[in-house]
Amino acid sequence: MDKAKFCLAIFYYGVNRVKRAVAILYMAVMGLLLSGCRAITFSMDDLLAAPKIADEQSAIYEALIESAGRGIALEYPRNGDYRSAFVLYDIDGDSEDETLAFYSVSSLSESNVKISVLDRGRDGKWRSQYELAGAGSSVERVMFSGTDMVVGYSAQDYEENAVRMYRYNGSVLEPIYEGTYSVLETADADGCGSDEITVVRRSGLGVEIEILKTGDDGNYTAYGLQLEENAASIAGSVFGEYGGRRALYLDIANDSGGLVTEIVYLSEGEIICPTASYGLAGATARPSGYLSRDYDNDGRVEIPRLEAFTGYESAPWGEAEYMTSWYSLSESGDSLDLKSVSYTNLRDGYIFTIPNRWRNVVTVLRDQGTGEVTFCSYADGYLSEPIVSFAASDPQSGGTYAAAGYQVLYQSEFKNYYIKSEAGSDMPLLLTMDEIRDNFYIIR
Ligand SMILES: [Ca+2]
Ligand SMILES: [Ca+2]
Ligand SMILES: [Ca+2]
Repeated sequence: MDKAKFCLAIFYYGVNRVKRAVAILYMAVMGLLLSGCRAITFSMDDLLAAPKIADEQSAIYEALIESAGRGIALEYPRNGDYRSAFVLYDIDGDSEDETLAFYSVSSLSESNVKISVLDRGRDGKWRSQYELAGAGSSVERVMFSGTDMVVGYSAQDYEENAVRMYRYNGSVLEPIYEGTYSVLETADADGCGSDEITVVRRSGLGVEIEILKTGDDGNYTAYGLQLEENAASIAGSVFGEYGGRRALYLDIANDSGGLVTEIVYLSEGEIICPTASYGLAGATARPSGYLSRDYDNDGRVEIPRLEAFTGYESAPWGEAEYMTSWYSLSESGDSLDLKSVSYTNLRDGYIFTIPNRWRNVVTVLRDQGTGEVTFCSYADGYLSEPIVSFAASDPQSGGTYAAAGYQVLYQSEFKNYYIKSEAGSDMPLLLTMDEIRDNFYIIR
């Protein structure tokens, strides 16, 4: 598998590719600087293997040019596990890798990507065996199910992407499944130990889900489910652990931008959607931007809901500050359980879970200009004392915050996150630095 994933960096050329190559070089240089200019060492195995890989890449490229001509541009899948224009994978089950080459031919009026299958003959020489036109102007992702290859295509002219599943019978790459998609992912949706392909598309007013499962005989079965949801778009999709399998959490946007979440997985030859079966989706309604996610990195996905923060209960919608309550699907699947309550800052990209002893006695004030957030104790309808403030800035403005008494809580590539304790050390609602760190999550 690793072998199939290796990138043919040697083929980074052409105007667009130069930018990418420069970016990679820049990252490599930054990597060196950040690592304190340690000497790079290669093992003897690396040194011996490197020319071999380069030779193989050249041989594959030459074979492609021989069949497709020099006027081609390589196409790189934009997402997913396979990001090279040359994907090596055993697509006919003979224990030897074939190469799938993605490219476009600029001289053609037809803008679709092309795929060539290259194989090594008995003489060890790579030759193009078959070529066909893809279903879009660029390759969005490539994945495999058994020995079948699945390709997602995007096209500038169409809103929906196109998916094709292909089977190689030794001479022809034959499409055996086709459709449109909004979401195309691979995950172990039934917990059987190997991955299925999940396809989600808008269909009529609703959402159609198909899970393609390849059996022991190499043939696939498509399981389908239609959800009658008022769906303007799929705003988000994420897999999370649920009962030993990977359940898909779909955040579906309606015409006015509001979100609801539906959860689907595969069980005994059927797509199960507990949120639809038990009418739970309605209870997940919330404004746009608040996507389901594994915010605390425990492998399970949580669904957010918004409630006005203590003291803001009577403010008009949109003018209050909100608490985010995170819900997870119960083991029996018939209810959503409250897991935690947090303050979610989408602008600066962080989540702070509210400690239990703060519940109902602490509220929040936000500076609309700086985005600075201060938690204050609150009783009988009145603010009493500030407890702690959070702020975020680009790393260059760090000095201003240090001068204002802030200390760095977390540093990411683009932002520094700060906190400042505002209360005396004897205040019962004061949090220790460890408590703050344990409750602080960056939105990824
Ligand atoms: Ca093969
Ligand atoms: Ca599976
Ligand atoms: Ca989680």
